[in-house]
Amino acid sequence: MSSDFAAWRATVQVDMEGMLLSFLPPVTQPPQRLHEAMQYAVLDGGKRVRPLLAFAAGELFDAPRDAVARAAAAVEMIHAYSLVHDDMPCMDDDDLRRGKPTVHKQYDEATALLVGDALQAQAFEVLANATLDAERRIAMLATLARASGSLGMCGGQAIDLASVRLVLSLAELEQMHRLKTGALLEASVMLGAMAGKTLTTADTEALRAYAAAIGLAFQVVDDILDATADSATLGKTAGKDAADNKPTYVSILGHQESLDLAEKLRQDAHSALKPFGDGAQRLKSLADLIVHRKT
Ligand code: GRG
Repeated sequence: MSSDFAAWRATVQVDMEGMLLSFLPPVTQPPQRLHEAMQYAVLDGGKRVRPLLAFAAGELFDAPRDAVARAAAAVEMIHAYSLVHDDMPCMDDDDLRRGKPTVHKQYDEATALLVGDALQAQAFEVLANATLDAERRIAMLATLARASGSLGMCGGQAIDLASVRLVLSLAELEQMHRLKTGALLEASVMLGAMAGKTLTTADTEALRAYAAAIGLAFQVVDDILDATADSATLGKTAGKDAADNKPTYVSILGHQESLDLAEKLRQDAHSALKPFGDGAQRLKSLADLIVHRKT
């Protein structure tokens, strides 16, 4: 990882914390407990991979910083809401997230449900208020809605919940993850880019190919880490997939083949960016980060 990329990443992560805080309702405003729990769910945690993708794609297409910040915050809020709901007893039933008690443990189940609902609404409000022309904003809102809904993340989660104890083929596993994790990662890239210069069909295709590769790579690595890292390192309960009898890349392909697949997907992501030349270096480094991460 180059020092330039490391410095850029650290800056985006710090800036993102301030921007997320500014886009969330203050804890002094009623209902205070809900607003406090929303901040608990979003702030001070997470790798901020989705905002980093939005900022890197935004830079490639000369997008104004305010608009990219709103796009990045919106995807991070949707992501945070999905984690809060995913951790609830009716879904994955987890006690630990981002190294802290999950929202339903720290507060209560009804609050966790409302935190997710409110963060989803907040995400769309934040994006709707970007200083971009109306046509562009509508296209971005539609992109985020599609990625979040039943044909995106929620649909993937439904397939995931239905697949416990089932034997999935590799193609079925891939389809589940393309929706559950890949759709929002793709939206992060696309929203950052859409906030800038008008995209050609070739731009869109190249960005989608990049996003498809990193989306799958993200999940393959997630499965490897779940099987190999400890809970303290991950900040969430490790070994949960096997304990829950969930099909994973490691359970289907084995450890080494999963590592090889992640590396192949990293190379696919780099290849997809060839048309953009040197301007895509940050997106390339993010593909490397996603594959080489330890948490
Ligand atoms: C409840 C509608 C609904 C959807 C849930 C994304 C998701 C769908 C559930 C999360 C469960 C999970 C562990 C999925 C594996 C991949 C993933 C999204 C991991 C968490 O994302 P990171 O690693 O988390 O980017 P941080 O905390 O770094 O932001």
